[in-house]
Amino acid sequence: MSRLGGGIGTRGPGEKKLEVDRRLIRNRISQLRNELAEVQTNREVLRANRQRSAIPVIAIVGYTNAGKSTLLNLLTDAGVLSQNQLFATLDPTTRNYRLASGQEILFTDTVGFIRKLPHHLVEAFQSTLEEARYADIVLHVVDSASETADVQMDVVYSTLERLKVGDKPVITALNKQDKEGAQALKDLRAEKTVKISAKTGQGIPDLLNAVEDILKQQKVFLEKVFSYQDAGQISLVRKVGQLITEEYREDGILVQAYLPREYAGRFIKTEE
Ligand SMILES: Nc1nc2c(ncn2[C@@H]2O[C@H](COP(=O)(O)OP(=O)(O)OP(=O)(O)O)[C@@H](O)[C@H]2O)c(=O)[nH]1
Ligand SMILES: [Mg+2]
Repeated sequence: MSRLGGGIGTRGPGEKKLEVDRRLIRNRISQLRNELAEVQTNREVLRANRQRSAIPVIAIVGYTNAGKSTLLNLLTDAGVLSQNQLFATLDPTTRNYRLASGQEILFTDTVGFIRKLPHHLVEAFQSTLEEARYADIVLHVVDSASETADVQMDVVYSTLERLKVGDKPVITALNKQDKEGAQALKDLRAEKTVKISAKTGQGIPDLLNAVEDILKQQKVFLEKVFSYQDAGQISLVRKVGQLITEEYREDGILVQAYLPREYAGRFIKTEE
């Protein structure tokens, strides 16, 4: 807790560490609350744009201080606030990235998870974490040099469950491998686990390969009303994907299907 030393974090006489923590968190809560409304609007706009363009989204989640913002900065030079401070990230910053294959993706930074979140804070946090709900992949960053890394990982998974994002493919990035005492943790819940350092860049190619592999396997959900003139396109949907619904209506043919991403993009574009 050395990072709390000095300034407002200084422990008063007789004040226990926990009390200091509580006080700091309380101060931070009111600050966060004030910023939330604006953040919410920004995100809704972003999300709407993204749905239209069908670019896969990778949400970077993890315990506070795990190195999420540092990683985003390394990947995209985003200039995201990275600090040795609780909840340094509030507004989930989103940045474009082009994979070696040419596939464009979006990385979005999120606020750090924490154990035993005060009850009244849960709601506020869930709204900032909503990005994860719309993500195609969850990138779980772990501070593997932390003595409590395993507990932190559990906290992340239970939070994801609560947010109902437990079904997304997870890539676990065991970060801070450059640090002494970095552990080689096992994460059986993750699709893939890679060892990285957001500071030195170690393991980043492995991480990007993992992203690429998972994207290749993914199918996306398409819901679209085809006009009767475009009905011919539905046979392509049937050929390359799984057609779930084909409903003949007055305004056209409602189609719901799972498609490989490369095809889904094509159909979504024709809508515009
Ligand atoms: N040695 C080392 N330090 C790292 C690494 N990645 C991040 N850090 C440091 O860890 C601290 C926290 O990094 P952040 O990127 O702000 O962490 P965060 O996960 O975004 O934290 P919140 O936004 O608070 O949830 C900073 O001091 C970083 O410099 C790494 O790979 N190695
Ligand atoms: Mg951060």
